Amino acid sequence: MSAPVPDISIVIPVYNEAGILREAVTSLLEGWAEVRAALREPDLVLEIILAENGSTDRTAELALHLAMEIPEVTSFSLDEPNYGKALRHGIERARGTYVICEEVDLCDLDFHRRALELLRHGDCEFVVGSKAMVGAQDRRPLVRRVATRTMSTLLRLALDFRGTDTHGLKAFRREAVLPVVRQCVVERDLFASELVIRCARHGLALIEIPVQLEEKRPPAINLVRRVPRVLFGLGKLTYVIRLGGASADKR
Ligand SMILES: Nc1nc2c(ncn2[C@@H]2O[C@H](COP(=O)(O)OP(=O)(O)O)[C@@H](O)[C@H]2O)c(=O)[nH]1
Ligand SMILES: [Mg+2]
Repeated sequence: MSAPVPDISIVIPVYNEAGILREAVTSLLEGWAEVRAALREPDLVLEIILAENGSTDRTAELALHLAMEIPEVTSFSLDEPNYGKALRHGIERARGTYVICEEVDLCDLDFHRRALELLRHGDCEFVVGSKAMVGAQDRRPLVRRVATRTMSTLLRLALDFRGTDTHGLKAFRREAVLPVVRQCVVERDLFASELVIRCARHGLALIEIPVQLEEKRPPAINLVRRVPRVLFGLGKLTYVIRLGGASADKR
């Protein structure tokens, strides 16, 4: 018998996460019983897509094992470490009516429930989980909280982005967002920002909701090493949206 078409796809980019991957995926699946109950939809079908690339530990092998063991889980591996590329491929493989973009160190079921309530009521087509808006609680170290705000300020100055966060948790109606995903050209850290900004510029109904953020572990790549890559990505993003991407947006 073929697998049922999922209602919800949860895409999780994973990189060198062998230490927490199994526990994160199994507790996510267990926790979803409560999300179904809160949404009063006991039959909602879920798929979890593990989008791995470039790990040097056992993450790829473990993801494959989880996919063989657990019917809701699928996985794929690409070559080099590249967050944006993994997320993009994951979204393109998703089959659910709604897609949730997660992070293995977060798996925020409260965000899933609140975002799906908004999407299913037709209040919006895209929900961004903001770490920086009023009502959010961000328990990460100060330097990373400042980095999130600096990034939003740079995106505002460069691209007139009016939101408070682009990186991290997101949920959207797949059919509405997929054409925009296909227009995105920036990979790595800035893909998520490009997606949110392009969706806003397209006029998709986008809502930010505050999240309470507590990571299960610090990130694998430290902030200082990420800065040059992020600045390069920001330059490219500004160029493609202001010059190359603006006309494509209106097509
Ligand atoms: N596939 C893939 N996933 C990544 C990469 N870098 C980070 N991730 C995943 O993206 C999510 C967030 O990464 P994290 O290191 O916590 O960075 P943060 O978002 O700045 O907190 C986690 O699920 C990571 O495993 C990468 O190069 N490739
Ligand atoms: Mg993290």
